[in-house]
Amino acid sequence: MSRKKGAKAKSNTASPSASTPRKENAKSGKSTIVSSVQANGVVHPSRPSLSSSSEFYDIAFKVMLVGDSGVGKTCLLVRFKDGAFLAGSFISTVGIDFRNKVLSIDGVKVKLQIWDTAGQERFRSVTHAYYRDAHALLLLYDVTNKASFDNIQAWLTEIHEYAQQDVVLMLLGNKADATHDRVVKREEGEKLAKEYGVPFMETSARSGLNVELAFTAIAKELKHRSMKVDPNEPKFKLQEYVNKEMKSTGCCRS
Ligand SMILES: Nc1nc2c(ncn2[C@@H]2O[C@H](COP(=O)(O)OP(=O)(O)O)[C@@H](O)[C@H]2O)c(=O)[nH]1
Ligand SMILES: [Mg+2]
Repeated sequence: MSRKKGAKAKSNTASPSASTPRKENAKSGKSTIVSSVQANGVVHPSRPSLSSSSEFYDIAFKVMLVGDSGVGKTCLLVRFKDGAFLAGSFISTVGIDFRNKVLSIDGVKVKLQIWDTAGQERFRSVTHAYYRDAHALLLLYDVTNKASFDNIQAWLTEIHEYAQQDVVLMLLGNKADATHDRVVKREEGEKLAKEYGVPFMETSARSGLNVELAFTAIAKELKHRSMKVDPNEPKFKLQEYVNKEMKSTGCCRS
């Protein structure tokens, strides 16, 4: 895995932790940009920090993309980061490591460091440290590939075993643009997600459908969790937000 040398890339472990400050820094709270780190690893800079993409941010989180090989994880990330769709198969053989993107959520700059799996998912042998470090996981299947949908339960078992208990999780049925090849109905995705109590939506890295929304919803949830909010303020509800903002594939939803 190639490793970016970002301003705060201090970890030398195999896990993706380029934006998490070392504990000793976190404790001293003075010497560096970082003033405090919560137990869940959220970075709270004392002043805005400069990410490796040269954008200031207030808080940072790690988001991981998981799911079978070929479901469109790399394409989803590229679509979100660069607004482009990479067709063809060359991209599926090599994963990219991670990309940073800073979103402005209710006036707070939230940096998402989004990690892609680099082929390990082929054998569902994603390093366990990968899960452990994640603040959020986007679990993808491909609506044109039944096996990728059937494997979701196995992925969820892995996640429940290895991810942090309070990890933000969302199920995405990708390739929603591929109407003719679709074999998994939206309702089936909804049903499975409901069974496991996981927010769900369909996306398309090709058309861009709901891609921005998926990451924004995650960022909002993470931001709400990490900030001390007024107890009188209504709790942020991820699925409700998604339902309100979601765009359907068109044919069947009013
Ligand atoms: N029609 C369609 N094809 C997609 C979409 N996302 C990815 N693909 C294609 O699916 C294949 C696998 O995508 P990739 O991102 O490499 O999957 P990964 O193995 O999960 O990273 C590539 O040929 C992509 O062009 C999508 O939203 N719609
Ligand atoms: Mg990939």
